[in-house]
Amino acid sequence: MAHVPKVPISREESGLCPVEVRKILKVMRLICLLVMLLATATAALACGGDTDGPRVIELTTRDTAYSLDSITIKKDEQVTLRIKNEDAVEHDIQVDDLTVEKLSNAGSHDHSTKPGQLHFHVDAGPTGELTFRATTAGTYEYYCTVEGHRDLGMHGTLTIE
Ligand SMILES: [Cu+2]
Repeated sequence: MAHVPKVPISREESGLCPVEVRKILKVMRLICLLVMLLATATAALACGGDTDGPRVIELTTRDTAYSLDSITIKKDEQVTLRIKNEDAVEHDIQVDDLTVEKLSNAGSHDHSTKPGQLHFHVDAGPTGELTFRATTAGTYEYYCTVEGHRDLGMHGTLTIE
C-alpha cells in the first residue's frame, strides 16, 4: 500500500465554503439537541412519570371471592386499594385492629366502626377505592363483613413490611 501522509484538511481543501460549514454545524447542533431531548424523555418514562402517586392495588370481587389471597405493602407507603365489584351483591373490605391514615376515598362508602379502621364498602357493579398509609408493620387479616362472606372465603392476608 502506498504511503498516504496524514495532513489535516483545511477548510479550503475540504471544498466546503464557510457558509456550508456553518450549515453543517447548525444541523449537527440540532441533532445533538434532539438526542438530548430523546434521552430526557426516555429517562422520564423510565421513572414512570409520576413516581409521587400512590401505588394502586387492584382487587376484583367475583363469585363472592377476592381476586387476591394476600396483599403486601410497605409501612408508610401511600397505597390506593381499588375494588372492582363484578358481583350482583355488595362487598366490603375490613381489617380489624389496624389503624391507618386515610388519604382519600372514591366511589366507596366508609362504614368503619372505629376511627382509622381500614374499611370500605363497594356496591354491586362499580369500582371503589381507598387511598391510605399504614404506619405500623405487621400481618393482618382482611375480610368482607357482609354476612356469611368471610366464611365463604372472602378473606386474605395483609402484610405491612
Ligand atoms: Cu362480600
